[in-house]
Amino acid sequence: MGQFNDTFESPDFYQIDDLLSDEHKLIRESTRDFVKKEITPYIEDWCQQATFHYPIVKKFGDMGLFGPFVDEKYGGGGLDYISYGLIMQEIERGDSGMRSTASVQGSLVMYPIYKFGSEEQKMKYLPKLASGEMLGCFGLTEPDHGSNPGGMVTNFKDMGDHYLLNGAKMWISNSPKADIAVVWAKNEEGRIHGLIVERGMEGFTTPETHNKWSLRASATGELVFDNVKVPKENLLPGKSGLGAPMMCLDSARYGIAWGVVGAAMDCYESARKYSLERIQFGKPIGSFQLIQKKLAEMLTEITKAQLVNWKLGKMMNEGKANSNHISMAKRNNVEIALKIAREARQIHGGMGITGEYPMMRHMMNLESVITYEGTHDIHLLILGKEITGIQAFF
Ligand code: TGC
Ligand code: FAD
Repeated sequence: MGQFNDTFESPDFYQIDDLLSDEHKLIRESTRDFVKKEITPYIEDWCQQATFHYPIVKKFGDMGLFGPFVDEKYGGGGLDYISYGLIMQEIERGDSGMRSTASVQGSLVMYPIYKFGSEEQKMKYLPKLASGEMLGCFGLTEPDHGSNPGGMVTNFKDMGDHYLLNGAKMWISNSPKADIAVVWAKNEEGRIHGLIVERGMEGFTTPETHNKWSLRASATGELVFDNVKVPKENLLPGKSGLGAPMMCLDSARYGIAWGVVGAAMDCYESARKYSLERIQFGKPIGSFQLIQKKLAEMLTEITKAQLVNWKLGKMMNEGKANSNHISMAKRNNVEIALKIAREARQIHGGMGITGEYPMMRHMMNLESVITYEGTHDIHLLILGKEITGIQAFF
């Protein structure tokens, strides 16, 4: 019982599979098989021990799960955004921390190099990132600038033959193990640029953040820059300004919108099965109306989120999606996933708090997911601005 005998199949109440191509279904099934073999048998131990299982990086790479939207020329899969979403859904069905590793690598490290990098940068980094030979991280958030990244103080000076980077980033997924960091910093005019900082550069350290109750299978840390000499060829030449990291966030937030539906489906399926097996008052608890209400509402919310994701994926493929569309999906889907995790936990009664079942782990993970990549309230304000034309951030 529980996640060690992983017989997961996703609910598809509105026959959304009919909207997917054979290639989409193949990608989903192969990723699901991978997750059943490489993640679900071990994830409980990794989380209990707060361990980032580094060998998973190469395995993700071998499976083509990093940056699937990147051109094949650079080691990517050349796949569409629905494929990317399905991959994120399946990985997060396993664990949000595992999906974090994959979405940071794909959307926040490969994406900016792919979109804003020079040809030399693309050839140097993308194939190794895609194959998992190299792990990357994305440094935007600072100790005093989270929701307001535009206020960042990390900066670099032009020293003629190199840049001198100073400052610090906080809450950075993958940082303790990353080979490279895509770092956002201001130049002397206060303009934000992306720089590729490599492990081993003098003055660059990545202290790990401990004592997390969430995303325990993902390594989180700081990035500290103490007079780091960054070669000039490591500046991303294609785009500057806050819009550059925000474009990366659009891609990652899109992946989260799909990913959390995976976590929600895992909780729902566990609760559905448990409700049919657990007997109280001489009957399966699934025969009680209050349990049925919970299950019916979970399936309804999952189905709505699946449809939102599919339509958003179509819009992404057609170049019609903007950041407001993505904010709505990220915000809604994380919220429903968190509610479903809580309700599913209740259906399991006391058993629901143990590692025999995945809900508590998903629930704790989702507390990070509802905060990172823009908090729940920041996405509400982004939508409020879109609706009214008035920004209410400050
Ligand atoms: P605002 O004045 O609205 O915009 C400044 C400039 O940025 C442009 N822009 C965007 N461009 C492309 N896509 C978007 N989504 C964009 N949003 C804004 C905008 O057009 C403007 O450009 P320009 O050329 O006119 O200067 O900026 P603001 O300072 O008022 O703040 C906007 C706000 C609050 C919405 C934004 O800063 C925000 O979203 N804050 C949340 C921060 C955030 O999401 N941080 C995420 C850090 S990374 C992370 O969490 C990774 S976790 C990964 C994992 O483990 O999975
Ligand atoms: P704050 O910005 O201090 O917000 C605190 C509270 O105030 C929130 O509830 C927020 O909604 C609210 N608030 C803030 N401003 C307003 C406003 N104008 N109006 C109303 N309410 C407001 N960042 C990276 O750059 N790279 C990473 O890889 C990364 N990984 C992360 C991994 C984890 C596990 C976590 C927890 C975070 C990660 N982050 C990363 C950082 C994440 O993006 C930030 O935590 C997030 O953007 C919020 O910033 P903050 O924590 O500083 O909260």
